[in-house]
Amino acid sequence: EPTPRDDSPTLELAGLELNRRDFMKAGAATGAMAGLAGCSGNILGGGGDSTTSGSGDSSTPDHKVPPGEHDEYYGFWSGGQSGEIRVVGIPSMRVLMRIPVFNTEASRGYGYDDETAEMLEEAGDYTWGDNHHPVLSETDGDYDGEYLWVNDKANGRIARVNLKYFETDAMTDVPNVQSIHGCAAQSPDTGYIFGNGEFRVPLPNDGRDVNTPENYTSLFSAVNPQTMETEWQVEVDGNLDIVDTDKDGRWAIASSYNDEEGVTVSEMTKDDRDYVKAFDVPAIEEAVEAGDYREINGVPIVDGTRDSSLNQGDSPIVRYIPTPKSPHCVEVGPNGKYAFVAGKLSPTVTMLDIEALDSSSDPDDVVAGRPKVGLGPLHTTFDGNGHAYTSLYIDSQAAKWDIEAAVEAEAGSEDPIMEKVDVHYNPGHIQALEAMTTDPDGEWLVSLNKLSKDRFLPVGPIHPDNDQLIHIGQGDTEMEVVADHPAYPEPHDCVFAHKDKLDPAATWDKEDYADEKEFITQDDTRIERTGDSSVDVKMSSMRSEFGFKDFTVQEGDEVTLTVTNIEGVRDVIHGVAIPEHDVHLAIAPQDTREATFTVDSPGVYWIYCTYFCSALHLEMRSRMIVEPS
Ligand code: CUK
Ligand code: CUA
Repeated sequence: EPTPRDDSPTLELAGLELNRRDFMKAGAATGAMAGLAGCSGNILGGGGDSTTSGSGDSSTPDHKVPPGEHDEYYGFWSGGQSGEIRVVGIPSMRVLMRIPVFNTEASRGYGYDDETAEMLEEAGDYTWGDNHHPVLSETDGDYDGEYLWVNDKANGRIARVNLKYFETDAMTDVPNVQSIHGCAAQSPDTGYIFGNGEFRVPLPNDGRDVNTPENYTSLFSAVNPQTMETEWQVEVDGNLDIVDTDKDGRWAIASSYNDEEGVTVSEMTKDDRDYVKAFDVPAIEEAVEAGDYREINGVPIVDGTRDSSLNQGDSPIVRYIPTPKSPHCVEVGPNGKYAFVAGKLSPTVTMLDIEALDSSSDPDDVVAGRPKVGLGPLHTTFDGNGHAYTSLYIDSQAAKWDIEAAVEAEAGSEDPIMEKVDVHYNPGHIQALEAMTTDPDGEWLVSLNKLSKDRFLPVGPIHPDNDQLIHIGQGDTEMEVVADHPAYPEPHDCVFAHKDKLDPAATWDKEDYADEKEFITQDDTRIERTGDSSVDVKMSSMRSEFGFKDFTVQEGDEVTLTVTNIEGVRDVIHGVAIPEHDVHLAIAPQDTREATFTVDSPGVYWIYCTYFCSALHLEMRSRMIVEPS
């Protein structure tokens, strides 16, 4: 029987007792719920009418990049439910490339050639994903330009993008979790990728415990960045949400909600607090080493719940630090001193003193500050000069504040707030240049706004988001919104790296795939029957011809087509399309791709090149002849 939805979260939250001095939920609860339900704006007079927007300061550098010139930074945008990563130049905000990850994408042949199709199939064979948090590989606390990882909230996966080729090269369906939300790379060296299993499910989720939600579990996972195997998991109380790591490789700090372990909104919001989980990574490794775990689906699972024996005594493996109810994000600041937990329902940011975690989880020791930043704080970013910038979902603003002043100030004080700027509208993540490193660059900040409302020409009822570029300088200047950019649904987060930290290939290095695929020159072009009804077709491609002007196969054959692009120069890509067979390969210079398909209908099929590669591009064709059996 379906469960009727009879709870009324807005009313229940509005009726909460509002007497906890340091948990500033007063007023925010009703506004937050209304705002989260999509009607942002003036419920509490917080519609963003109180502060400056755009100073027109003449010191603002130009964000427009002239024709032929390059941007200074790479931005990597999560693509949300599109499943892709987008590469965006900063400051121009030009979309440079889209990298398919959990989706298939014909223009890059992704999900069409055998290798990528198999990777997607082995990782669950889903056709889409919901990626939120792109993270970059680090060496010695700085981006090394090698890899990017990103979560799939929809199917509990983590994928890796190889930044030599800007291509997804590995993917794992993390065992025992249904949804991975938070995703973080260990710093200063990427020894693990951490993923937060958000939804609580039975363990294992095989039909047991379906009607006893109190037995469901949320897991924190540590994935090996090279092998992409899940090395261990930690079971905790409540739902894990977002995660970041400290700068010393010891702590992974996760926000969390639903400590009540309820299944409806009203059940999830009964209490007045939730608990950040700080995972002591070396202590967890020791527990695994000592055999203190149970193994499910091949993964050691360590018990990090409150009552676990591993959490008693002076050095629990997971610290539970109380925060106001239902916080959103955790971000660790550039000097690694504080973790910033944005209140969402509370108009505050809770700052945790990371060093203090070593000896205590008592909020009196660990909470270093709690400035009141405004309504609906979701995410915080940094300029490296002592300032934090927090997105305010309900107020539709970015609030800039002084970190050390917030430590000095009383909890709930607005004194540390330096400036607010209106954004349009309802920001989620906010990111400044290289803000997640130990040495942020300041200058530009991007606010990923969920709603564009009337900012663009109307395009029907599904609107683009609005990514806004904001000049922040080194924190010594007024914030100025300088550009709007419509974004296809739905970016959640982004990460920036200076262009000098990456070294993308202009053409393929065939040595990189020599173990898996044969490089087919014109001379190597051939057709080989490998069985009664299987045949290999191997051919080269160049401007403006394929290695075969035609080839013949038999009805019912399974054809494995291998095509190499033998061009040596950049930009000359060849595509291989076979009409009525759902085949498309995109082959960059020196690359080789394979597609396996069955030919069921006798006839003539014109194979053609899909990339406009030369003046004779239209003539670049071959004929596949399928003879009746
Ligand atoms: S995110 Cu995943 S719900 Cu705020 Cu980091 Cu959008
Ligand atoms: Cu090759 Cu068009």
